[in-house]
Amino acid sequence: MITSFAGLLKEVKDKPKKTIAVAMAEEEDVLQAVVMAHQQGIADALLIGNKNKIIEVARKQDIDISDFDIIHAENEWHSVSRAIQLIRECMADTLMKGKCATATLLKGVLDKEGGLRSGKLLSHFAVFEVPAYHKLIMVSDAAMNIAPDLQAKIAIVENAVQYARMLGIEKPKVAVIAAIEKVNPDGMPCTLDAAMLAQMAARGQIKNAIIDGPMAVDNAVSRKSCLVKGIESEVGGDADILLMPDIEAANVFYKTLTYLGNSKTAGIIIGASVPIILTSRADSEEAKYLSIALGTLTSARNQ
Ligand code: COD
Repeated sequence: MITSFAGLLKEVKDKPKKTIAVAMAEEEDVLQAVVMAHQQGIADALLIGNKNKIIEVARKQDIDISDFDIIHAENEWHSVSRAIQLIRECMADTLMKGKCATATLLKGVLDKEGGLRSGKLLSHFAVFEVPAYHKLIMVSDAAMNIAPDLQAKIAIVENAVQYARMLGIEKPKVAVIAAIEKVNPDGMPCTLDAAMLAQMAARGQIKNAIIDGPMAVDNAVSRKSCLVKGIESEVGGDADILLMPDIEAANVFYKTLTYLGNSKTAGIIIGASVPIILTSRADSEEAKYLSIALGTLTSARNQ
């Protein structure tokens, strides 16, 4: 079971190297992260984008990209569609967002004819190493599904459980997060969804996971908080996955951990035919590198 990013990096380095198709690769941090992944034996990369700009960015920052093929694309949309095409042709194992807008990348991925749909719901999966917590903690969905209904939450949980299992957590503990630990049908409908998800897991309708909820974040990550509130739960204080009620809560939590919680993070979109390495432009080079490691480790062609 992987309990830290050091463990994740060790695991991925022991696997065969993967190839990343970088859409619109003309961005400094992305190039740095890809070079680091290459030097560490994790991944090779195909750099898709404006060839002159890619070379110019690398030259200005003294980044050695001589080991990578550059595939010229005229504009943002061509970069995205060419990168996706390379994956469809099995020339690359994962897709990575470069300088292109998230919306453009997702539009390409969701394209019915030429995209990377698998028939499942796509969702964002973030992994955090938080100094105050005893293991990695996973959060969904901070970047794709805006206001998931119960059906979408089931799919988001199933996606997250599948990927947590790829990190060696056989039966992940999922806390369905709300503001309180009691069901409030009138004012807080997400507490109803949480109770239903917990019951669905208890009855085997959602498999391979122990789910409890509603839970406030403190119940999910602190045993003491459960004791104080009289909550008896296998998940309480030991959650692997936090399912957030919506994108607002998830994104606020994500940014708070990153900027104020001294956490390391990696993020990918899951549910497509390959994992998609998707970090925001402001994320650190380290976050991009760790996201590459997560994306390549969980790439299906690695299994
Ligand atoms: N999984 C699978 N298919 C999907 C998904 C999904 N999560 N979302 C949409 N689709 C399919 C639909 O079934 C449909 O066939 C097609 O894609 C278009 O659906 P729309 O019209 O609902 O989708 P869009 O293009 O309006 O929006 C999809 C986005 C992912 C762009 C949208 O949900 C979005 O903007 N999400 C938030 C992204 C964001 O702002 N993140 C910021 C935090 S970093």
